[in-house]
Amino acid sequence: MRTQVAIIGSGPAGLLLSQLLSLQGIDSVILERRSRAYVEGRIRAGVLEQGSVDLLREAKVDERLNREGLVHDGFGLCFAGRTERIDMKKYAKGSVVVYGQTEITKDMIDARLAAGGKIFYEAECTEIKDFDTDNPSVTFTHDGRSQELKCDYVAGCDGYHGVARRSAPQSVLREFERVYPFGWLGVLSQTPPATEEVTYANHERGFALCSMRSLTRSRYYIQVDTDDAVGAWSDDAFWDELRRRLPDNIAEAMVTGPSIEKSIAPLRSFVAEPLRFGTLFLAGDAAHIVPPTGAKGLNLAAADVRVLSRALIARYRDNDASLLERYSEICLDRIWKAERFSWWLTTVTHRFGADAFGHRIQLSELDYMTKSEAGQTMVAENYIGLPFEAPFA
Ligand code: RFL
Ligand code: PHB
Repeated sequence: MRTQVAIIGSGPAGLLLSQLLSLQGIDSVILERRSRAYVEGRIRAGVLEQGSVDLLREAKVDERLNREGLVHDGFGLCFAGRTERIDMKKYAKGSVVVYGQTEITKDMIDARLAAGGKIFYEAECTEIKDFDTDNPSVTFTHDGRSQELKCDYVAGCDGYHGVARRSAPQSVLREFERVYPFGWLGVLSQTPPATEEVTYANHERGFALCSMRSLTRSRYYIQVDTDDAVGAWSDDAFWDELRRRLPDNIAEAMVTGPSIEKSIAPLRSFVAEPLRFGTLFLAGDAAHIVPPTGAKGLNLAAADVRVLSRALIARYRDNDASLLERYSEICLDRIWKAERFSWWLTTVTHRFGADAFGHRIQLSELDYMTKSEAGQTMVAENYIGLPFEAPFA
């Protein structure tokens, strides 16, 4: 089998790349280790930057997003028993759109398959060969037998645990990591959201977050210990703990109900450098992880794909490989800024042990950041997503 771009992984990065390339007549094949139902069922991110929305529009997968996405011009920060609002419209002239990653994934899979796109599910890539040449290939197992996909380029969109980053030469690859001593316990429930906007809470008992998927479906998170078992958290225990960590007016307004989904995710910051190894490119979680505070994970994956798709299009249309050569450098600049913001928001909102001094510093920083014009501008412009440099704007 042969294609122009072999894409490993049918998460948001792989699907969006395939869709954007296909609109320019560039052929790709997606290889996905899991089943379609599994990929479509994963509950993950929910907040889209305007730049990600624009890219989904360019990819012509925005029809349902336009109808069902909730546009938010601000978000809440609770601390010391009160709630402050970051006005994104005022301080950064922008907004975000609340629309679940699950829905984006479904929309993109539908669009790819409707256009005759090739996605192999339950096709696990085991090896990437010859990516130091112009004739790389990917070995994968499908229907119980080993097969080979030859191509011009390989896009490693296979997430943090994928094969692409592991294939990179260890002499060149550098990895930067911070593991946080806590995780997030998330609950999805068919209840109206407690807050109109996404609201992050710093509390002495630990961090809490009120989010939503629609006007009738809520998504909440609380900070828990890394070794907590999800089974040890009954719905009632979750709702009780969440209420304790929120200001009274929000806790009292909250409508609770049975959880539809409940899971614990560890928190980590991670960046791999570089993102290009000959004809192999890393994009999305394969290259970097952010803690979910600030909702940058999915948006960073879309940002990589914005750059990679344009670079591949320039290569095929104009025989210009200069953007492909600069892919790593262009992406890493923005990646590190999103890493910084996610790390910062995590640092000022979570509980790090019984550190009373640290907690006072957090409250002081949150008070400053929500009162000062400069502080509010920093928070707002990072939350809506930093601008892209030409020619990617
Ligand atoms: P994905 O979505 O992980 O997709 C990678 C795909 O590659 C497949 N794969 C392979 N396929 C073939 N062969 C192999 N050898 C393969 N190895 C892996 C996997 O099955 C998978 O389908 O990466 P992508 O496309 O880069 O997208 C990134 C986003 O999904 C991610 O940044 C966010 O979802 C991160 N994230 C969250 N971000 C937020 O902004 N807010 C959140 O609330 C939030 N919650 C989460 C999250 C990530 C989680 N993970 C990865 C554990 C919750 C969780 C549980
Ligand atoms: C979510 O709705 O899942 C969500 C919202 C904001 C975040 C992280 C997750 O920062």
